[in-house]
Amino acid sequence: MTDKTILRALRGETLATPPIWMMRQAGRYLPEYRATREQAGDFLKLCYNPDLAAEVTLQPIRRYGFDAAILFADILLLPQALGADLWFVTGEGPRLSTITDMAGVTALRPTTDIHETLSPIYETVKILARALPPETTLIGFAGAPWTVATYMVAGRGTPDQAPAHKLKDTDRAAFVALIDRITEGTIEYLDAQVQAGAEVVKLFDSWAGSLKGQDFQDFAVLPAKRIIAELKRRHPTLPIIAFPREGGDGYVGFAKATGADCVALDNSVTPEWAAEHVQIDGCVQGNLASHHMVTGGQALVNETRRIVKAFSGGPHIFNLGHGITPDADPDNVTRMIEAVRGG
Ligand code: 1CP
Repeated sequence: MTDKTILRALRGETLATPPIWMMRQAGRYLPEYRATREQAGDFLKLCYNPDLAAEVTLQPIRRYGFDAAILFADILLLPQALGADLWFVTGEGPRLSTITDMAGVTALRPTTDIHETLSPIYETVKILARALPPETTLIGFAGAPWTVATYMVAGRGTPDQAPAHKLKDTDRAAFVALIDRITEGTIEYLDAQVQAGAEVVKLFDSWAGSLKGQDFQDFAVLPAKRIIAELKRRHPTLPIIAFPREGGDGYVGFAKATGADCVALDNSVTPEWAAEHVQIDGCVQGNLASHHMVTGGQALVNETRRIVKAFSGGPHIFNLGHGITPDADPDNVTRMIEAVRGG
């Protein structure tokens, strides 16, 4: 048995003080991150350089003493390993070659070949498993199939995921084949991260909120369920966090429907509602609005305390509702941590 606080919360224990980590805790709001990214050359070179990727993963642990470190990588590395072209346009974001039909899906590389591209990521995990303080939990991650598919179809981030919805509604067979390929790749990618030393894995479904009704069942719930079932077959004690962002009512019953040990909440739901409707099934993670890391002040402290209080009756991991933004003030993170730990 381990005493790591995040693992205790994920096993369903209610702790007097919730453990804390923060989405995008390694990132551009930190001067030391910007310096290391510059040293690497660019974002993708940083992801594929195990020593430097481990270094930026450790930076927020050293600065703040978070209870978990999240592997520094990106959800778009799996599409690249499956054969998509991937590059980042400075100031704009990721770009990928697009998949618009069955021929595009068929042309992807076999799942067994992904490790050729992704082996530096496993190397980063191995370095971290040795370098982290004994009380810090190491989280691996991947994108959930729907979110990854939205980028592979559109070739970029989109406000409404329209290209993926269009493929889903006009060429169902191609779309389902794409989801299946990503699902299989995600299982092998996360399995390899666990073998390298990741203690928890998280599935990021950042665009789950645009799936409605049966689509939410078919493309947010079912792929997560498949991935979780297979990972738990291979690693029975592995805790898994699922993040169906902006899932709304879809958060209710999500843990039971998918087998996830913890549901991460965005800040479109109140902590009081989520305590009543989601935390009744087990651990939840969240859900302070990221803008408080920019604006700070008493509102940050009050809202942090409100969230801690609302979730105090059950297992809870404190986090933001989405990633911290580059314009955040690093001192506000310190204030948030003080407020969570009783300040
Ligand atoms: O300029 C930079 O340095 C790049 C900014 C950046 C960073 C720091 C990107 C580009 N990715 C990352 C790291 C990252 N991405 C992590 C590392 C661990 C940590 O949290 O500290 C993780 C978990 C992700 C996951 C990720 N990448 C998601 C899911 C979570 C979320 O934020 O919703 C998504 C959607 C991506 C795609 C992506 N990568 C980067 C950007 C700017 C984007 C979004 C693009 C878009 O939708 O337009």
